[in-house]
Amino acid sequence: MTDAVQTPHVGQTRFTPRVFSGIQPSGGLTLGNYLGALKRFVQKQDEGIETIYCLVDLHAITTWQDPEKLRQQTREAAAGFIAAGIDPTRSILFNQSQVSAHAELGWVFNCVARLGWMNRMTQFKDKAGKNAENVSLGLYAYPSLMAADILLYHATQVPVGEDQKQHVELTRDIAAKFNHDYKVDFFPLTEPVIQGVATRVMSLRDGSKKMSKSDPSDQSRINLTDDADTIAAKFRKAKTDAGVLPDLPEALADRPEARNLVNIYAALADQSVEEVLAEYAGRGFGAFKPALVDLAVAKLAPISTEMKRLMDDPAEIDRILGDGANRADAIAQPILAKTLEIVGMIRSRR
Ligand code: AQP
Repeated sequence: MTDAVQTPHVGQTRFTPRVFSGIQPSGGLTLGNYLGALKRFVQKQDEGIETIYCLVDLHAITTWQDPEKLRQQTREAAAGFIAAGIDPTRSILFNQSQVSAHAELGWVFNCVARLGWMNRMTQFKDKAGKNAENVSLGLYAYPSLMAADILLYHATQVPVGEDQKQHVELTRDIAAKFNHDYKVDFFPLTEPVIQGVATRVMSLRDGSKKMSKSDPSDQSRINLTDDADTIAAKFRKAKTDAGVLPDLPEALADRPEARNLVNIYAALADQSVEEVLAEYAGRGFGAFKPALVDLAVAKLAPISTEMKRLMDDPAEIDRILGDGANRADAIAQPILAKTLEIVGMIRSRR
């Protein structure tokens, strides 16, 4: 779908390629997180670029989280990253709250971002819904903390799903305004990396809604912890239509549920939509769904098995996150210190 990613530069400054991205431990990881984000994270790591991946627990508490469950979900998400192919010795893997510089730079960016920019964020409108007066201030400020997460590392690329594109654009606006207001070339204009055929995986119950870990219906999503029987049952029950699969991708345009299942198949098989349709055109879901189930189980069951194995040793997961946090902090602190100096804060502690 995208994007020749180039090294962004501002003025004369050239920034070393560096990847940052994160996922909220606000529930279990879904197939949407896997295809839209995690698979790309692994690809970037394997390209040999410096990669920093974060379980953004400060973002998770923008909506209520039970403390014990949050700890459990954070460990489970870390296990999911590792099981999906993130190697914590090659990538930095940590949870956000262990590096306090995220919150500190987030505050500075709250003072750079404009209310009008925040008011345009569609994710806030979707999540707040009719309840906007009663959601947390943190949910509203979420995008400026996300900008801090990225810019704290001078990250040049952020692999994300389609739904996060607007937030990465806001990150660029914040970087540009900071650089302009303080007459510096300090923050890069980070590029979103939105690649693959499943950058927006939809709910299995409603093809107009994004697959989401916080959807009240567990049937709407595949969780990375689902076993083979559960994956099979969910795909069998997934909403579809009575038509057969067409020859051309364009013919799926007004068949959102059918398009979603074809996209999922293509992404899991590392094929194009055209290749999938070349094999299944003229066949209905009675034939396609069992093939999708076999493929999904073959790709996802090993991840789920490995996650369970890793979860048997929570102390080791905590050790990996602590080690990652130390390495992240070593990059973040000098960038935060320089930011505060640029802004005019006295830095006299020894
Ligand atoms: N359905 C999806 N299709 C493709 N990519 C997706 N992502 C999330 N859902 C899909 C990508 O996963 C990364 C992490 O997202 P997040 O968990 O930090 O926040 P989110 O986008 O709000 O994801 P959820 O599952 O919908 O979480 P909740 O329910 O807690 O709000 C991002 O790169 C995102 O694009």
